[in-house]
This record gives sequence, structure tokens and C-alpha cells, in this order.
Amino acid sequence: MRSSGDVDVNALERVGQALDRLRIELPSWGFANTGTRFGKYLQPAAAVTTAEKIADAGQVHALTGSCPTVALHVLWDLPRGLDDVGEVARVAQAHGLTPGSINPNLFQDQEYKHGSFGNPSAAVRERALAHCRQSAAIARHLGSRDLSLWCADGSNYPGTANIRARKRWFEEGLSALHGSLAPDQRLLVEYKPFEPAFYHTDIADWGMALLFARRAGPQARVLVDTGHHYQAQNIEQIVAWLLSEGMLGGFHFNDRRYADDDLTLGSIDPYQAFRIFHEIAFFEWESGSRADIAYVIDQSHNLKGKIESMIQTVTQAQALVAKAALVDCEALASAQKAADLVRAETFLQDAFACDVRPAIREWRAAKGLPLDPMDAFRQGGYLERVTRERAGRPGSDASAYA
Ligand code: PSV
Ligand code: MN
Repeated sequence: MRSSGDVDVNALERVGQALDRLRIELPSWGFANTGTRFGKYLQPAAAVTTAEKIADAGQVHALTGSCPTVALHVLWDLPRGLDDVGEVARVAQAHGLTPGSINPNLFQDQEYKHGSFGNPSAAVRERALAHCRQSAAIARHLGSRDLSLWCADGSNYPGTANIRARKRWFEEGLSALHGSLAPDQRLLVEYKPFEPAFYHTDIADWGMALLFARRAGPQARVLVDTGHHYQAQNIEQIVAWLLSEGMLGGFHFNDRRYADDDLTLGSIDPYQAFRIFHEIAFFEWESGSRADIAYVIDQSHNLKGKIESMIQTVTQAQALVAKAALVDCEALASAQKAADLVRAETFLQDAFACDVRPAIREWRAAKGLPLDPMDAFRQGGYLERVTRERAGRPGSDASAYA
């Protein structure tokens, strides 16, 4: 790579290979009307039905070429459980997609007021387990590998919860769930430091998620949602540790300024996302193997157009992955070994500063994709059509949890 800001032939190839490999899953819920806890501003084009969410995801994939799968939330997308599987599979196929990770919902029903797997009531814990087992069955029928679990469990006031008992109930519940997975399924355990609970959260950080995943069984891994950390936490170090432990299962990508803001990837701190992609690329170079990690977007946009913000996210991911592919890992490793600090750091800074847009356009041209996905979307008429079709229907104010 030259450090002058443009991309040479060798680098062009590296960018192309990295983009060929990039698969980033779209969240069905990112196309629906969502809001803050203070209210929501409705968008006439927002998807209401599962079929509409999948159709919108299909648009993003058709324009960017990087999103062949769509993540589904069971309660929102398959409210009739296994009875919805056939239709969801059919619609996904019609839009050139396949169902991706399956997300049980353990936070919306009234029963979960005091938790799911950590609930003091054995009956509620059983209910959580049954719902997750049903979600695993849905995943098997849809051909999805990952059951992606986020538990909102926690408490709001000191002394109100038996933290150790809840930990034990989680261990029991997750092991039982793991026991009912098919051999090729994975259980992804997501952590979050706070919200909705504001005193303690049962799976609050990557260490807790790691312990639970290890105890659950060999098919469990940790899922890193980039918005689920305290300010200033070094997320790429967590990524590097989980990679070295063979325990990084997937990501929920988004950006944030304050807490779990669910903002567009790279909109606040693109260098942070670049450093994550770099740690993965560096690991792959060093180990000579591909990291088996599910990349999923977990964002909800209240004010930006939903499809446009997904296109923005995916093109940003493509750019950051391309930049990370430009780091000369061999030279970096030798600079690190020699403790040549400035030289080592400069490899990252140079790659990040590189204008990868021409290389990405070449890749798009070679794949028959629009050179400018956002422009193609704006010219394509899809938004105008769905706005006409969807506006004013019953249910268009319905919301998923954001
Ligand atoms: C919780 O904040 C979370 O990150 C979980 O992944 C949920 O499934 C998702 O958001 C819902 O938007
Ligand atoms: Mn998430």
C-alpha cells in the first residue's frame, strides 16, 4: 500500500477479496417504526408486516450485494411461531434472501417484568426456556444457524434481587437450552451493561457472557453489540480476547455517542469500527484461518429513512472493512516485535486514511452492482411506491421495541 491516499493494484485485490467475503445481516426490526421511550415519529414508508420488512431488506441487498440474510425477532416477525415459518421462508426467497439469526423475545411479555432466565419464579424461567426452545425449532425449520439471545434481566434497586441465585438460574437455563440445540446450531449470548435495568443487569459484560457461554456448552459463543459498553471501553480489545479464546460468535453493529444509541455504524466514530475490523483481519492473518463470526446490524432509526440508513450502514461497513484489509499485517507484526511504536501505529492510520471509494466502485462494477447504491435507491422509485402503498394503513403506527 502507498501512503499517499490512493490504492495500488495489490491493494485493489485485497479490497476486492475483503468485500467478496463480507456478509452483514440486516435486522428486520430496523425497517419498522420504532421510537424512543418518549414517543415515535412515524414514517409512512415504514414496514409493518414481516413480508414488508423482508422486502425492504431485499432492496438493500440488491443494491449493496453484502446482505443476503435477514435477522428475525420471533415475537415481532413470527408471532404464530412455527406456523409462520413457511410463509417467512417463501417471502425471503422471493426477495433473494435467506433467514438469518433468530432472536427470541424475553423482554416484552408482562411475565418477564422481573426477568426471564433470572426470574425468581420457576414457572417464568420455564416459560423463557420453552420460548427459546421453540425459537431454536423455528431456526432449524428456516435453516438458520444462530439463536441470538439478549436477556433484559436485572433489577433497579440494591437488595431487591439475589444476584448469585439469578446467576445460577441463568446457568441452569442456558445449559438446558444448549442441550436442545441441533449439532450445527449456535447459541449467541449478548451482554449489555444497563437498560432496561438500572441497578444490576444479569449479563452485564463480556466476561459474564463468556462464563455463561462456556457453562452452557460447546456451541455457545459471545455476541458483541458495539453499543453495549460503558464509555471509553476498549471494544477491539474485547474482540481480540474473544477471538483468542475462540468465543467470538457475532456482532450487533451500530454506533453511539452516549449509551445504546443505535446510531448508524461509523457515524460517530468510524475509527472505532475500523479498529474492530482490523483486529479480526489481523487475527485471520496470524492464525491463517477465517474467523467464524456473524455480522449483524442492530440499529433503529427514528428520523432518518429506514432503508436509506441501512444502505448508508452497509456502504460504511464496506468502506471500513476495505480499509482494514489494507493494513500490511506482516509489516505491522514486525514493527510491533521491534517495538517501533510510531511505525506500527502509522500502518493503521495510513490504511484508515486511504480513499477506498475508487476500489469499492471497481468491485461494484465487477459484480454488476450500482456504483452508488444510495443514488440508485433514490432513482429507483421503490420508496415512492411503498410510501403510497403503506401510508395510512391500520397498523402503520405499530412499533417494535427499539
Ligand atoms: C437490546 O438493546 C438489543 O441490542 C438486543 O439485541 C435486542 O434484540 C435488540 O436490541 C432489539 O432492538
Ligand atoms: Mn443488540
